[in-house]
Amino acid sequence: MRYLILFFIMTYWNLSFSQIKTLDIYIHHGQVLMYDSIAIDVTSFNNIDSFQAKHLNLKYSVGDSLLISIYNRDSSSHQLCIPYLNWFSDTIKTGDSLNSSLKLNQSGFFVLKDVIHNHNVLDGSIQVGYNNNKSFYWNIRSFSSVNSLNPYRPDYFTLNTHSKPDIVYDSSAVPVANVGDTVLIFIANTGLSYHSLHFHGFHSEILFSSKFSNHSGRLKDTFPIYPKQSLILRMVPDKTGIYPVHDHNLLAVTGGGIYPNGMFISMKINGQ
Ligand SMILES: [Cu+2]
Repeated sequence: MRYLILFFIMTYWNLSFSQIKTLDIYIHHGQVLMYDSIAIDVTSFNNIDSFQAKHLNLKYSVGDSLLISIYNRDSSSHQLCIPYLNWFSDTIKTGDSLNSSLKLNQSGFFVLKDVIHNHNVLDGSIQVGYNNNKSFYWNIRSFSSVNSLNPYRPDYFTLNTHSKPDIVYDSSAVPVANVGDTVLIFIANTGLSYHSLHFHGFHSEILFSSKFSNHSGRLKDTFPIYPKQSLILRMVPDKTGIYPVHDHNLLAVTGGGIYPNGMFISMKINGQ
């Protein structure tokens, strides 16, 4: 009897918090502007039917089911995927659309990317779980203003398509917290370069690593991240102040060859 009651409670629990959600993704071509007005051609996928010069960041709960519709308004074919979740759409030709579905059974933070194009697309991310935390999002990536893979010579490095100094206006990215807060930082490296983010002032703990599951629990101040991979970090600041975070590869702290107009962000920690 006890187990029967538990079964009904668990079933009710699941029905209460798991939901079927529709997700429309529109693929458009356009340009993203760097801090110095250099324009770079990209394709972006977003949930608005017009070009958005930003990365799509989706948030769901564990147990949610997605009914996905993808509309290709670009002039070339695309195929979207979330490799970590082993979800791949079919190829979507120009002007075409398709439907797919995805059940989200595990928590984490995953890169949503294009199978066919890997360097001139603003790849997105999907957060599953971790919904009741003070959270910040860094979609980090490199851009090549000549838009070529052969050779690939990135010369702009951004967080959420911004770089220093513009990044200070992105409230989803700039960590502002109080001493003693638990802060989660969701990081997706959607470019083709390797990065290694160095935190000044505080150590952070790895809660999730898409590349190395055995790195969970590591408490440190520098976090290498592979291309098309993601991390969730937990930080509990113990003192007030303004503390920088930057790529330890200083090339990535440049933009158009100018330092420090690249991957550089400051955390603001206030008193309680
Ligand atoms: Cu440093």
